[in-house]
Amino acid sequence: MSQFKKDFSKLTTTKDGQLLLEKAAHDQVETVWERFEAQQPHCGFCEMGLSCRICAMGPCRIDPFGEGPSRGACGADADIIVARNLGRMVAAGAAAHSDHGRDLVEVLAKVAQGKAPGYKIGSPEKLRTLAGVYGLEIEGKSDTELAADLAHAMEEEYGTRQERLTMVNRAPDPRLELWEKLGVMPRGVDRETSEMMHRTHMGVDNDWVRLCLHGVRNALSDGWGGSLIATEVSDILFGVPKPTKSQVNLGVLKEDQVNIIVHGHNPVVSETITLAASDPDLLALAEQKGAKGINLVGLCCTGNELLMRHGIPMAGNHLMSELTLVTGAVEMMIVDYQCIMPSLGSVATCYHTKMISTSDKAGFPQMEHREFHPEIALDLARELVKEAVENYELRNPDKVYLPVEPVEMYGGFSVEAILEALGGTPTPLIEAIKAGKIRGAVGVVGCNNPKIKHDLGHVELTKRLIENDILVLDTGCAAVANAKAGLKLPEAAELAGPGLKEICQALGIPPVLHVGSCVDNSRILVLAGALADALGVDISALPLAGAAPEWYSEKAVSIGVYFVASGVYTVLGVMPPITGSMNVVGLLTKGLDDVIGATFDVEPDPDKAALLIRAHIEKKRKELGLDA
Ligand code: SF4
Ligand code: MSK
Repeated sequence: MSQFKKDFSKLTTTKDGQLLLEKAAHDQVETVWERFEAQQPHCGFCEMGLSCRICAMGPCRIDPFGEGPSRGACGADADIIVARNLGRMVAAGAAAHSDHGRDLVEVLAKVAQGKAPGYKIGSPEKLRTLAGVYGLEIEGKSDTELAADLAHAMEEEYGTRQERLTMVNRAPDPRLELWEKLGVMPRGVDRETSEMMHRTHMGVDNDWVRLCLHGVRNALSDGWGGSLIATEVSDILFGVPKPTKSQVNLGVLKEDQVNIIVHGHNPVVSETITLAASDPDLLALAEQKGAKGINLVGLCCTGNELLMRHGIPMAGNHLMSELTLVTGAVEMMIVDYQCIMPSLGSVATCYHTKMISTSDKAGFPQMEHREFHPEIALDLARELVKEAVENYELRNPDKVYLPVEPVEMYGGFSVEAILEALGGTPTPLIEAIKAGKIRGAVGVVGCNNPKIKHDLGHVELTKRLIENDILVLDTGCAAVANAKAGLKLPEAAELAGPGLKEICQALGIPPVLHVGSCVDNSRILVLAGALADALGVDISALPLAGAAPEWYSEKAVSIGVYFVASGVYTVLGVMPPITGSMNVVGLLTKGLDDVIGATFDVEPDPDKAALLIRAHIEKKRKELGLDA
């Protein structure tokens, strides 16, 4: 700890991050940055994807310099090992998103059976729209009958009896034809992940190209399958997001209120906590304990879900999760799953914070496990909020440090909300793109990673893009970073180029639109599909791109692959572990263009990444004849 560098401005661009890192050092709390430092230097074999521990004849390593072994004990070479490792990353990411989607479908089914008293159908319109997508009989059915039918049809998407996912039919026809031709049409959400695990077992698929193509199919089963189901069912249950004002950074925690943080990804838990936090009896109890209220705030993507639908303030993104506890002002943190560092329970022991885990599939050291099920969710939420209120008395004011003011922001830009802002159709956006006022659009998505200075990649790239009249849609931790930088206010149009500024000012929207959580990257796919359909072209013909400047998680690998597989050129800020196979690198960065109409690039410098993206967008504009 003592040797850890004290110039925190090298680690994070954010003021709250720097100040709380100072306090963490003072409180002797170890953070992700110190543990990351202690891991240096990283294993070169692992960094290049050249180590394999798939079977017990190994672990094996390939010598990238050609002086040591060129094959594992089974005979697998560098291409096979790298492709297998990458395939398993896609499978894990797709599984995480899709299992999240399944949890929502199960709640929908329980709502239909009347067994989930804390939940209801929040958007009957969306329920009917989705029932239409699945070709269900709608006439004369009640919402609950329709919910039962839809939940059943969606459960079928996970199984293996179909030749293609129903949700996939929302992609433009040329894309569907291409996927069919390439043999990458996703057949079942679980099937593609399961098949990836099978193919990558020793002695199954030893053709690195076919392994990579199955990675494409597996990722598509996430983007146009599990993630899209998660997004759509969340909208059905909790409402379709609309533009909503909110606030962001650690300043959203209140010195004189009971602070409760929800962290993770699944809104099934956090939505009921939201209900309980406004319970009049619990508010009265908070007053009795000397607090001025109950302040619910979010972290990471479960926070994004609440921010999008209810304007609940956002404390921070991935690398801020430990530092939120270091404020000493958190009565309770309630977690569900994904991106929850196992270190959090130990950080909390330095303060009075109660740590609660809620999912049967996600346990953590030094947290109390209180399992949520739809049948008991609301009662449990009330119990937890009550315990948080009671914990307020144990807060030590000497340990509280809330040194920043929150930044204002707008979230809630679902596809429906974007279309509504445009007057009901994508035509005004298309006209602005045709006229060159908006050169194109980019999805800036993904996590934080201590390999990149915290939030620098997201914010600098986004600024370069909007300055050059490129509309940015963002999700996940990228969206939180851009919000903290003040880019999600209509006034941020001043930072945009003249064309984008004019459009944003006319519509009263920011130049950076918050589209939601990680599973809501599927909203970007749906919007891209709608634009392609309106123009009568494939998605790959559009002046669009994706970027994941600070990604860390396997989910981000799946997202990147389904973006590219959907025809969206994507720039990563962190190199994936594939450089041990120049064949795999060549396929992903060049070869895929001929096959699927899009590729990856890797560029950690956000200024250079912006140049790559701008060049791509201008090329696509030229090919479409837009600037003739
Ligand atoms: Fe080694 Fe092959 Fe087993 Fe991998 S699968 S650990 S390369 S023997
Ligand atoms: S929470 S997946 S760190 S975006 Fe979705 Fe953030 Fe990445 Fe988790």
